[in-house]
Amino acid sequence: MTASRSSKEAIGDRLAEARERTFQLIEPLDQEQLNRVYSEILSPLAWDLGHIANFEELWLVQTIGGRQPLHGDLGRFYDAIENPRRSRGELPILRDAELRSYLADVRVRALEVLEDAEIASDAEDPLLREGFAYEMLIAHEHQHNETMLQLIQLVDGYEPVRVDSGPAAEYPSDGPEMVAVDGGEHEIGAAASGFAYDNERPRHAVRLDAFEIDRTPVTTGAYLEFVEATGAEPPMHVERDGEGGWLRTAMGRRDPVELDHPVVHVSWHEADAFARWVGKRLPTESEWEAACAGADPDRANLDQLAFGTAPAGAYADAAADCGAVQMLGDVWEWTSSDFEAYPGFEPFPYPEYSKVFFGDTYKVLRGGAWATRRNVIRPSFRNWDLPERRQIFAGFRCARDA
Ligand code: AVJ
Ligand code: FE
Repeated sequence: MTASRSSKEAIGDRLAEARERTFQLIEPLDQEQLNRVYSEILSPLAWDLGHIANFEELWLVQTIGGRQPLHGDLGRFYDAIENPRRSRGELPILRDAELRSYLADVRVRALEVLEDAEIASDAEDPLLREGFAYEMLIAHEHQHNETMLQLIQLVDGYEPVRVDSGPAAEYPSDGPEMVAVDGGEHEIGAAASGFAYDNERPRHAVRLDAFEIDRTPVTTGAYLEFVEATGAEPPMHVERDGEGGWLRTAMGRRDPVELDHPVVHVSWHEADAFARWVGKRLPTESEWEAACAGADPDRANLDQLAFGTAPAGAYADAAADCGAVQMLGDVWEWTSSDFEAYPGFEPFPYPEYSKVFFGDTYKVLRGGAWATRRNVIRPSFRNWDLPERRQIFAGFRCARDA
């Protein structure tokens, strides 16, 4: 069965929507800001933009269409593995009008290739089966939007084109500090069909002992008590106001911190230290996924619309079956787990998406943040970063043995 015209149109529409959001994020920025290196650990935005187009060219034009690239071997400068973030400012990458043309020209060619592509649920090429490559490309642009938002936090005076005040106006809910999850066999990972990344497969059973997990993410207020008591660093983008209070400094602003919101921009080491300080521990990623069962991704603070978090305990009507709220959205949640392959893992479609990162170097985060596009997030979605990193929109909740 070949995909109908209308499903190809739907893919085209979704590619266009992803691009609109990318352009919306950079609309307030000038060329100097797009090309500037703000941080050793983040790419200049111009690199992300060129990389988004180059990834599209590589998969949707060269690999599926068998066509030649527009700029010879320019792609080597957009290879994320070959070019560490700290070096990306000096690369001979495309900038300004040339960069805009490249984004547009690649898109025209990708849509031409899509016209002739054999997308089908049973397509022989696994890259085309269920439209995998197109789903991957849409998700990839969405994921880079979040990396871009990490950098945008460092841009003084950035004014978002659009802010949805809905999430911030959600009401917190009352409930117990922790909720219980039964022990036993839990199915972990993505089912065999439907889009997911290689690292989410194969789905497999994991035996868990009964445990308890915090009903809500840890709040900024609770975290700052830990900071005051132990001398730990405040979260990134938070500083003292000189009068005993705290300010949030992202995007060059100086606003009072929202003490009742989930803490964000803390490292794994800091999350782990907080958990031990309160006599708890971080959940494993399997525990996290078991606790997430039944959570509603459509009632969650995702999609970059709010430019901030909702109060801890919001979206209680969309709680997981165990009673935990905000498992999805608001802040990524650090887990105690290293980013490792599931038993029977097969790299697909390329080992540099997941395989090269497996091991004990990276820690797994789950659930997505306000800055994550909704389409990226599934209960099985695995994010990872170095345990010392704080630029990601990461908070956490604690667990303990039952
Ligand atoms: C899943 C966020 C760790 O940014 O390195 C983007 C996503 N992979 N382009 C990353 C990704 C290829 C990835 N993370
Ligand atoms: Fe990428």
